[in-house]
Amino acid sequence: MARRPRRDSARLSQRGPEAVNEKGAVGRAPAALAYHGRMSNYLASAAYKLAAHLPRQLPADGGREVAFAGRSNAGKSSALNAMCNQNRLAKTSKTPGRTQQLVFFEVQPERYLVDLPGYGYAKVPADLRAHWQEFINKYFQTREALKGLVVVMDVRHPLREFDVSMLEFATARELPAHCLLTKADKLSKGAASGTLQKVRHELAGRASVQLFSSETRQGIDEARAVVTGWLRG
Ligand SMILES: Nc1nc2c(ncn2[C@@H]2O[C@H](COP(=O)(O)OP(=O)(O)OP(=O)(O)O)[C@@H](O)[C@H]2O)c(=O)[nH]1
Ligand SMILES: [Mg+2]
Repeated sequence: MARRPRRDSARLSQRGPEAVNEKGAVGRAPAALAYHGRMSNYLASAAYKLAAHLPRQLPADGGREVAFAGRSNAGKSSALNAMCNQNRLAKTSKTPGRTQQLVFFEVQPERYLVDLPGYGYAKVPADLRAHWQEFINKYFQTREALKGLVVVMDVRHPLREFDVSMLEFATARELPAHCLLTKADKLSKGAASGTLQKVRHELAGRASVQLFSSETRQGIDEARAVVTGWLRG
């Protein structure tokens, strides 16, 4: 194939991402393809907005948001990152108690994902734990923008006391809830699907549930579809 004149290729690269078409010619990626690539994951544009320690630090209560709740170390921040296809959006850690505020990620203007501090971590000082509890309770009771709750549970320890309370709370507020049984990579396929059936049975239609793994990316499309649907309304 004849080389393109330098002038031409320089101009092409200034105009944006280049692609090779079926005939091997260098050119711009078709606009529709680039558009589809961005749109196929609505959550990919998520960016850190703010971390709230006090109710007055919350964004204005006018949009739509989805909160990720779960025991400390269950994998909430990792799930959020996997769904947004970003490695370092939410801070994750081997040490429980990593997320210490209500952290808001903006997907679109007034469309947020909210990473919550984990519950049940004994080493968090009692006064801080009491503060979170009060703040989170108030947030759940009063926040109009809250349109859906994701309850993240380690597949090896599902439906612990706090998880059940969160789900009861969602039912009482008529808030849709979706459970991620995460770290599914830690169990055999048979054991994981056994747990899924059991949890589904216990939930008895009060919330939807799926297997998930941030490590192997199992269940990511399914989880994204639920969250995207809630955010878009
Ligand atoms: N194998 C495996 N490990 C995971 C998975 N999800 C999270 N982890 C690990 O579990 C640990 C805790 O993950 P985080 O996402 O920080 O958990 P968290 O629920 O946000 O924790 P807090 O912020 O402390 O409440 C980290 O070491 C992660 O790498 C998963 O699907 N599979
Ligand atoms: Mg976290």
